[in-house]
Amino acid sequence: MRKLFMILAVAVALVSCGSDDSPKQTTGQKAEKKKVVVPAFDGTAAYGYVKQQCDFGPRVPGAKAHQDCAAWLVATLRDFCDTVYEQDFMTRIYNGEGVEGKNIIGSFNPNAKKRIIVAAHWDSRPFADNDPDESNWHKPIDGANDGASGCGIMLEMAKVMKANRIDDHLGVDLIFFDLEDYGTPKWDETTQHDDMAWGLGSQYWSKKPHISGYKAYFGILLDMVGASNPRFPKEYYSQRDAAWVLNKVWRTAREMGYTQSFINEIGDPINDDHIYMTHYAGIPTIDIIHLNGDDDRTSCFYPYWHTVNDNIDQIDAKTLQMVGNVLMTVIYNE
Ligand code: AHN
Ligand code: ZN
Repeated sequence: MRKLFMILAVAVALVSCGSDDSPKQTTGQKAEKKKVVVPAFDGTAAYGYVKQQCDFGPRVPGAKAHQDCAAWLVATLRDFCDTVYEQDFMTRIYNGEGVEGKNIIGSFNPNAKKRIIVAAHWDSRPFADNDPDESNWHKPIDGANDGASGCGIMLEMAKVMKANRIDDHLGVDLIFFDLEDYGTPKWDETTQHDDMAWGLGSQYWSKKPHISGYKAYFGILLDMVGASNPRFPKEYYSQRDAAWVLNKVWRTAREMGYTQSFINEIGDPINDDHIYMTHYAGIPTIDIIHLNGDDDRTSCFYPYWHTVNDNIDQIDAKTLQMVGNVLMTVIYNE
């Protein structure tokens, strides 16, 4: 009897070990079916790209760090992509002040009709207005997770896609949006209608894409995709407006064993760049975004959101690896 109990206990332990987030042999399962090889994505290299962005300092519009980072992004993408577009524009921030922005697009197979977008914002927020310490509210943030994490993954994807060309029938556009995070600061909020103050770069691009008449099959927005043990429920608008894209990505993640992070439940509605891509540009786009559960909420976002602690210490190469693996698998299976 005791022996039987021991055997059962070991069996239970083995089964529960199998449900962690580590990549396993099952990674190539779907790929094998379609006979495509998904090239290896390097989470440590992606971490390096996140750190390089943070090392410029906060990429706040108007700051030298913002200009320097833009130049570095363009130069790095020119190394990896077939074509790089720079979209310079003028817009107005929440208080009516004019500001210059720059969206950057790195394209593979620019002539292919079927296209997939992966996007993130490369600017960082000028205000740490969710910091528990009010004396930090006027400080700009590093935005290691809020912004840089998605861009770091996209740069590593570009590196891998250069070395392992995607099929000619498919185009991929990596879009680095500016001015996502200049939304109305907490102390200036006057109305409930400040939604349009966020996502200024994506609003511009979605009305006036880098190529006139541009269309894509679908888009995936990355926002806060680099912290340890992330929680990615199905963001509400993504589910409402692009359920088939969401299901494709979450199914891929499930097949790879990532169910602890790519959670099969509906999350909060988030006003992010994907809204404009979906509704202005007509490209069904989902948001992979780290959202808190019901406990431990100062906001619905990841715990260090819009605080001075959103720095490189929050970034975990394992998370970048997981998200990179999922994206590469989705793309190479299209
Ligand atoms: C709102 O807070 C309404 N939207 C913010 C989306 C966001 C900000 N993502 C990252 N930073
Ligand atoms: Zn933000």
